[in-house]
Amino acid sequence: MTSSYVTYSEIKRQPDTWKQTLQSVMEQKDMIKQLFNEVNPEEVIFVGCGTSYYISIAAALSFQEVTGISAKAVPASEVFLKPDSVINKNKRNIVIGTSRSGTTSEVVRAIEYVQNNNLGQCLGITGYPDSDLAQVAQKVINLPHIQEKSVVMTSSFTNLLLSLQLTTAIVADNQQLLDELHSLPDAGSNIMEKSEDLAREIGGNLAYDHFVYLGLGANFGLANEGMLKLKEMTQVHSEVYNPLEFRHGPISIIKENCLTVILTNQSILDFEQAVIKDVQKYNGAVLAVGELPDGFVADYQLNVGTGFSDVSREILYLPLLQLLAYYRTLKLQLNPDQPRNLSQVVKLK
Ligand code: F1P
Repeated sequence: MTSSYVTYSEIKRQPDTWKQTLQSVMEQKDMIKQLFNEVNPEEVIFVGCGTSYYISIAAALSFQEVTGISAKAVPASEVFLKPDSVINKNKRNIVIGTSRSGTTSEVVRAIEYVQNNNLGQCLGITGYPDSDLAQVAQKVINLPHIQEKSVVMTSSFTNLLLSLQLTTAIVADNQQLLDELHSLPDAGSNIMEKSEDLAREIGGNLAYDHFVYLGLGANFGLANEGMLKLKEMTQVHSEVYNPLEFRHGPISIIKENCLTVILTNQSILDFEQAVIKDVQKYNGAVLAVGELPDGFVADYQLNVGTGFSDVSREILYLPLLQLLAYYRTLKLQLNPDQPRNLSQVVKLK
């Protein structure tokens, strides 16, 4: 299917752009290793705004899991507005600022604050080599091929997250993870059609007018992104929870009009299957995504294939989430390229 919307073409082109990101970041392997060897960080703080904050959540949890170095994600604004609550000045820190545009004021101010107050060494990752972030940060990974015409971030999400996962694998000298990440472009191409078919079916089904996204660990960042895509593009009610936390109250909202999307982890599938059955008990429908075995129970399922760890599988979930929002936009006769109340970049006065 073709479409005149740039948002659609930017979603569909993702596997090809991942090849360019793999090449760009691997070319910077020595700079990355030198930065981490010189600082020998006790903590790595990932900062961003909006979609780039959700990238930071997924990246931070994956980074700590793979490297064993403490890591966390923080909205960029908290770095310069509440620094003592988010940065330990007595630790050796590396701060990684992620921004598609490189001109989001909060991210630039956060990096400037860290560098001006000697709170750590900073690495910027952006799509615009001539942006404020690229000029300010001590070290930079430039990914010009992720520049997008769309207001909402789509392929930039997966490419920025992939670049942070590659950084993680380089820091950890983890060849297995590097190999898995290098197989993502083919895997992404292989699941694009079935992702789109499922997205068209669910996005086009107006019986679902309330969406819940569930993700545990790094997948909580992905679940936030799925929520945000739907909210930004359609303003349909959408919310996010850790799957087991969902039972501690919020599950009270479940009824037949509610579609729950669960982004599973292979390593804890039994726990996530139990949550799905609880949602179904209250007449809620469930879309499960992941490496799902025969006999797995969910109303809708997308199997993204085998051979991946929970970390390397993450970006394969995104085309479905992005296309689900896209097809709901079309069903509501809205324009995905012109989301309400939004601009590509938020600038502070
Ligand atoms: C961050 C961001 C986007 C959001 C909107 C406004 O942009 O919050 O996530 O979708 O486009 O800007 P950036 O810092 O990654 O360029």
